[in-house]
Amino acid sequence: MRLRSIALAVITIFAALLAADAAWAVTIGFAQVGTESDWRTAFSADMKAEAARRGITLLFADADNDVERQRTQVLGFVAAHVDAVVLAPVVVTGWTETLQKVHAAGIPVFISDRAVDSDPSLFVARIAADFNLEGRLAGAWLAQATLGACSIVELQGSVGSEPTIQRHKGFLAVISQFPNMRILHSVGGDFTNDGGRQAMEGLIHSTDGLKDVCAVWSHNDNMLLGAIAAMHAAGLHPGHDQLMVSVDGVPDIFRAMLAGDSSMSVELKSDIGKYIFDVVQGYLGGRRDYPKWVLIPSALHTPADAAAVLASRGL
Ligand code: GYE
Repeated sequence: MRLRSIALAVITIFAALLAADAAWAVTIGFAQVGTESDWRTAFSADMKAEAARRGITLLFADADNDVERQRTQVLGFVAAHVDAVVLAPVVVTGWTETLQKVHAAGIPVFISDRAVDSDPSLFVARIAADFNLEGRLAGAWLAQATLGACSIVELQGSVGSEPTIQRHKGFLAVISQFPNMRILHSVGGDFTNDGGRQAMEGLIHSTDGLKDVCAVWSHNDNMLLGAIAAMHAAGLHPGHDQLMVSVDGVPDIFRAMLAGDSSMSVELKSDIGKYIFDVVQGYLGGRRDYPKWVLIPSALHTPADAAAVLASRGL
């Protein structure tokens, strides 16, 4: 019996050393979109903190929203002989040749946050939320809040990015079921505060002070926060005369809810480093049963729970 327990102890220690060694020795290249929004900043901080917690050497590359630069950065990870690449792609298209080169170098690729339209055989898995569902949730909330009658202006995110494409599609799929709901105007704001502010300044001008506009639907919180600033500057009353709907659930949108300026936000989790690195390290450790899409859940928030959310996060 004694021999058996000694053998068990040795095996346990050996396995722990192997696991520690695998975590300690891992170098991962992370190709990030940029710094365009509070959500992106939080996601980057979470990835760096989680990597440090796990003893992962993280090579971090910021593409500053430039897909050409991002493709070069990914190939730079190949030259650095990383153990894995995590890619949050600026846009959906134009990734096949780059991913084929990474694949040819025998380096596994994991798509995070956004999406690519390349063959799924070129990456192990995508760890991301369902942006189309986020659009549907926003559309359904607005339909319920307006009893299916609302003329809407839309602030669109970065052109060609998966969240812009899918949030628009999901929102439209729901409101098109209501004859008295329509998008009057769609304007790009590139997911930034300034972009949302400038887009709203133009809309205020072209709609004679948002006359007949019942709601503002924004593909992320930062553009809506910029739009709120523009509406205040024009003497308008966001959250009162227009319902204000967006996605991300960043701290400042909950503060805007408490100020009466924002009506609803679909939260996109930013602390997803643990999910991403679980998949990467599991794969490097031999697991091969991951689904192509590891889905991150989205939750809907309104002023009713804004204070509780901020308090629960020590904000
Ligand atoms: O909603 C926005 C960021 O890729 C889903 O990108 C993400 C989006 C997010 O700029 O704040």
